[in-house]
Amino acid sequence: PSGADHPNMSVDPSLLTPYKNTGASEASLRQISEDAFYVVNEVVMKRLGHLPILKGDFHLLPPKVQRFIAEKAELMRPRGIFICDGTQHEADDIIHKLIERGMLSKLEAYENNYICRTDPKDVARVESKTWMVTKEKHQTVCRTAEGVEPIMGHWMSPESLSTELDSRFPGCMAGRTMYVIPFSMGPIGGPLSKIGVQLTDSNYVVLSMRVMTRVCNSVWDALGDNDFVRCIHSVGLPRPVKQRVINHWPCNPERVLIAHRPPEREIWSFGSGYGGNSLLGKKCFALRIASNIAYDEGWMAEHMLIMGVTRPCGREHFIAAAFPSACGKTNLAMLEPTLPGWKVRCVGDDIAWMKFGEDGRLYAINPEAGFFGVAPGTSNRTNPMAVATFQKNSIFTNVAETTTGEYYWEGLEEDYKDKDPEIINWLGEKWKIGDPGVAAHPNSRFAAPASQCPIIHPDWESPKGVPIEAIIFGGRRPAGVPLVFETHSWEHGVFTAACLKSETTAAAEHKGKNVMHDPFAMRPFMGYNFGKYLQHWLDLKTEKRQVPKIYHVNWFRKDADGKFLWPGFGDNIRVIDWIIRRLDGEANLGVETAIGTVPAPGSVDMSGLGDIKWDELMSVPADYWKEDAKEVRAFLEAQVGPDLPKEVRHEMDEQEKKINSL
Ligand code: SAT
Ligand code: MN
Repeated sequence: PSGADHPNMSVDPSLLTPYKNTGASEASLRQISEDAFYVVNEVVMKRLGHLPILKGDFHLLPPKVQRFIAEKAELMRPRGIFICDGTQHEADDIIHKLIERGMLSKLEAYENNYICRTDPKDVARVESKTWMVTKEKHQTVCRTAEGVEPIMGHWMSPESLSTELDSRFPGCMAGRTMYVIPFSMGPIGGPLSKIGVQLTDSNYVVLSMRVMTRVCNSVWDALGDNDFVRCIHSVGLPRPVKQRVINHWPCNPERVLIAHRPPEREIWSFGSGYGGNSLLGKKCFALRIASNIAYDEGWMAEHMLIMGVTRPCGREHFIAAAFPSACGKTNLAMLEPTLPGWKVRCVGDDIAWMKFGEDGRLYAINPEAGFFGVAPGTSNRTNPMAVATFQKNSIFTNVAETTTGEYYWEGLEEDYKDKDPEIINWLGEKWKIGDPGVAAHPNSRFAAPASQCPIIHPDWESPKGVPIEAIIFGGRRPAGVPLVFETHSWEHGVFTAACLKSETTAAAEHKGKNVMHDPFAMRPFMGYNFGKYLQHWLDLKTEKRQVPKIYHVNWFRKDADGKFLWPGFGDNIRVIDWIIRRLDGEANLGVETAIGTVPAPGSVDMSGLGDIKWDELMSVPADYWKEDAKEVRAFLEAQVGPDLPKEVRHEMDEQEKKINSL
């Protein structure tokens, strides 16, 4: 038969690589390509053997996807293959099955809301078991000082990876279904969007990926000649299971491994079903792998929310903001302004893919389709828009529930005060408000469709993105760091972002509270050598481009009694207002300091706020910053060393001089 007649006639272009530049004619290349198509398909079919296809039409998939599935099925030996189409009908079937099995239960107080508890050993991202695999170590990590462990990037050699994979993946899906999830990060077919295919044996992952990414059949059409990111995930517990499965949540905490192969655009995840470890579109793809693609293609993949802010005069500005996990990105993205006449609309709450357009402006898309937000602390007081978003079609993980079918977590005490509800905590035990311990795990999450957010921006799915005018960096800084400052230049902004620090949170496995470096809020998500990443940022500025202004904020400064100096939440609009008036060129708003421009007294609208200790909130204490300058220099020398771009080193030198003359 002629391959040209076949509906799927298209071979993985890599198959033709050996024939390129051999002088072969177009016609013979086409013939080779057709032959290869049939040979490959025969191999594929042999590999699949008699494996049942439980859903979908394998033969209609693009050949390169068939090959990927067949190879991995041969390796992991599932009992069957289920090709997802992302429909509601499909989700309903899976939900039904999971409820029967006891893994999921319905929260009766809402429409289509479900709750699930993990094995308590599987509750957060595990950075210590997350790796980037490159041939050369310094593709992944910087040339750190003698004896210094790199904290940005975690390198593994391809040889070690082979050993690690070989000891985990063969037969790991025995007795389980292998789901094939086609998904798009960003609007399907958009110029900034990318496609992934995730294989997984977790149906919780199937349900969550449906919320967090765009899963549907048209992804196959959009794939065409494009490459796709290969995502391979297993909970790592083949059947028959030898250990007790806790909460019907299969996982294998002792054997967790999350490995990325950037050149191959491939992700391997084993042993965990939790969030960032298993929803591979999120941190693994949209940050770690995407930052590599972005480096190659000249754009940026960042851990940032995107918001549209409209001034009372009607003019709208788009802002991106980077904060470490669990520092309030979701809250800022959905801020309800306490200043009259202002409007905030959300484009994204966690990840931004940004590329300069022909017009020299920086355009951003939110590659995700849902919010995976921290539940505790989210309430009608702190984030009414998030609360409205997760009233239906949402999945709650490791929160508590009331016996009347409502969710519950720390921060909802007020709402439930008069009800004195009976609560089942995240461990499945009876619990009452006031009891010792917590009801919900501090890193418990909601996964909700972004489209349900009442203030989702009308352009949130615009394929070309929204134009960013300011980038904000921030963290939890209890001492020394003013509420807001503007950096002097793109280069100074890059230096400031490289120095980003924050108190640790429950989103990762770190214990206790201490201030840790988290450059660009990307430390756990850095996809390649951080020095190269800094250089990439610097190089993005060209004469023809309007680079955004860069700001630093700190909502979390405390007074001597340990009380927050700033109310935060909806009142953060007052800081955004100051930033936007700076962008618009309003005069007399700033005071120069050694670290940047802080608000001049009276330049931030404090109307109706009551007693705010302005001086304590805005001060740049000399002692603190002298210490900090030393610490930052030591950090960058040790961690980035010779990979530190000279422009950043220059900014460090200049700032240190200014600080030392305070
Ligand atoms: O668990 S996730 O990595 O998806 C969430 C986060 O840490 O930001
Ligand atoms: Mn995040």
